[in-house]
Amino acid sequence: DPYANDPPRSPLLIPSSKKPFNAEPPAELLVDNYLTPNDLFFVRNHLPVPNINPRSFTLEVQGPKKELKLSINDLKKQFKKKSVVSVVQCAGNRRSEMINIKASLDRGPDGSFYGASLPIELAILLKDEIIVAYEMNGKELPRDHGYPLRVIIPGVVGARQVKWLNKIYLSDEESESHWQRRDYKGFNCSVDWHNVDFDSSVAIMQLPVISAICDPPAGAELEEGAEDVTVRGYAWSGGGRAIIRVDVSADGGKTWHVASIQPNGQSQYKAWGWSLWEATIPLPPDHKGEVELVCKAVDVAYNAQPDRVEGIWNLRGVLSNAWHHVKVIVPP
Ligand code: MTE
Ligand code: MO
Repeated sequence: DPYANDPPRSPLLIPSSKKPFNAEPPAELLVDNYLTPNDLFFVRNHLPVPNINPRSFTLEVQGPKKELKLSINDLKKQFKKKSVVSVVQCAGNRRSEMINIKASLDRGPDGSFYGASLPIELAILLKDEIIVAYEMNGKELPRDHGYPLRVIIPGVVGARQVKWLNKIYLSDEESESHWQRRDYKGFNCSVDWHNVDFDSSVAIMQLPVISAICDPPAGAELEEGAEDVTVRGYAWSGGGRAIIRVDVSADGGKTWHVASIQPNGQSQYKAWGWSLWEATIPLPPDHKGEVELVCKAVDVAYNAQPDRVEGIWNLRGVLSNAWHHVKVIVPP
């Protein structure tokens, strides 16, 4: 079993796959902390977790003129320590809403090692933001999250934030990696496995604006005779675009209330961290024991989320950022 050496994990994580390990925390817990605790941070592995000896480990860096081999100690001694508050979001976040529409979204990878590319223009744009991380929330980087090194690329999709990083190089060619060229791309909703041309689509980098309701969770029972509901969730946009507004509805999206966004100290155009929000809104008086909560966010470029998933469905189940709907029960 190639997964026999995977690390122990919090029992609170809800796995969608165990080998490779894919899991997320219960949504309600996610909004309890601005900085997600390491053991509750979602895990998205495509392969077994490597067992790396930090003493013999080196990071290889190949530039046009120079080549470096750096040990963890070299990195710690030769470079200034820096930290960044940044979201890691999988392009497949909220994928289940797409799976509900059409079945069979996943396919086995070709088994080769994990790799990713960052276009040089984006690397230059983000040169003061990208870090090679050996810690997460002030603690040693957990094995599931890339021990001993991973790259953090603020505002960019999780898939490019390579874990167990051992080589960085300049190249005229995009990485040959399956996950760079044959996955993590968007397509129009009529493209399926019979006619897909992966080369015709650009690899996902910065992500579109998204939000989700985390609390109450779907199917929750509100208090008997409740007249309002407190809704909590997150919102985030790629490329450092801050969230400027979150709208919440308790009647399926007919009427909207503005949520209050918890100040997060992030700048408007380099907002790498997410926004947590909360709204207490009245329930429709004519509800019949069930109400449909909805949220949608707007970023600083006034990008808004699409209302329905139908027009953005794609065969890889990525970029699922339609308005988020959650049905809850209101006992009479
Ligand atoms: N890096 C390696 N080496 N192997 C992987 O499977 N998964 C990627 C990325 N980096 C992956 C990887 C994907 S798709 C995502 S969404 C993020 O790591 C998830 O990071 P996390 O597991 O720390 O939350
Ligand atoms: Mo991902």
